[in-house]
Amino acid sequence: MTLYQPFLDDAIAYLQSRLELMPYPIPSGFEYKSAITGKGKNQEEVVTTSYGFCAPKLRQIRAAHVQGGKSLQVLNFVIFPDLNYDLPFFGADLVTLPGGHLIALDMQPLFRDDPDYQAKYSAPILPIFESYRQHLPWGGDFPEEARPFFSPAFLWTRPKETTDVETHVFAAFKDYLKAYLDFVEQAEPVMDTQALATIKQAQLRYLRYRAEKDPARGMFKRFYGQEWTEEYIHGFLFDLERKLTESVVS
Ligand code: DBV
Repeated sequence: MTLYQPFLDDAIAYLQSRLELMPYPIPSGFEYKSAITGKGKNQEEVVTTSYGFCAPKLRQIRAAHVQGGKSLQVLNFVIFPDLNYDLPFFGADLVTLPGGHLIALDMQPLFRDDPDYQAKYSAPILPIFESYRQHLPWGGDFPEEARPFFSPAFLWTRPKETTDVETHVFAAFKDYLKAYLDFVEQAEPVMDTQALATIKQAQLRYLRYRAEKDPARGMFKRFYGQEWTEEYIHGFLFDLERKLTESVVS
């Protein structure tokens, strides 16, 4: 069992218990990808597996799980709501590299600076966020340009101990996901044309930023090559633009 497998298993089981999950297509060749890295004694297999679902109100629920031994474990888990809801994104970036653990967990807002939006989607999460602060202190520097995409309840931390990941981070992950599904349950479709246009722009802004700045791009290129990586990023991980051009989503 690898570090983030229980996170993934728990999340899928929990989503299944609360939503009518349906499969979301994963382009062929991207469900499972393996490569050997390193030389001689340091050779290691790096396997990336992908998971995709959709549900009422949720356009894409997807996870990328990278397993490359004790010092390379990544779970990137994102939920993209339908474009006719003002729901935030659920975003979890759980990363273990030779340098240590790096955890990003948030309900990433469509409208970071709108007080009504904050009151609706960030304020209710603050007590959860606060309850973990003691064990999961602020992780320090992160890219300034990413700020607009994070909420005031952004849990950003670099735990020193793996047990902190297995306990506090796991608990926080479950709490955030539960709170997210509570939002989903309460969400009402947006009807106003102007509001819908604003949501679409905000979704595209977020998506373009993440596709362009994907911090895993370098790693994936090294393991699986440039072509596979770009297709994975634009054709699966952050696929909204493609889907809009295919006009699968209106
Ligand atoms: N990050 C992804 C996807 C990943 C992934 C799809 C499938 O968005 C992994 C894999 N994140 C990943 C890896 C690293 C990070 C780091 C492998 C380490 C990169 C390295 O050190 O080589 C939050 N993730 C990070 C960092 C941040 C985030 C701030 C630090 C790296 C940096 O300084 O850029 N999550 C990340 C982010 C957003 C988000 C920037 C923006 C909205 O949601």
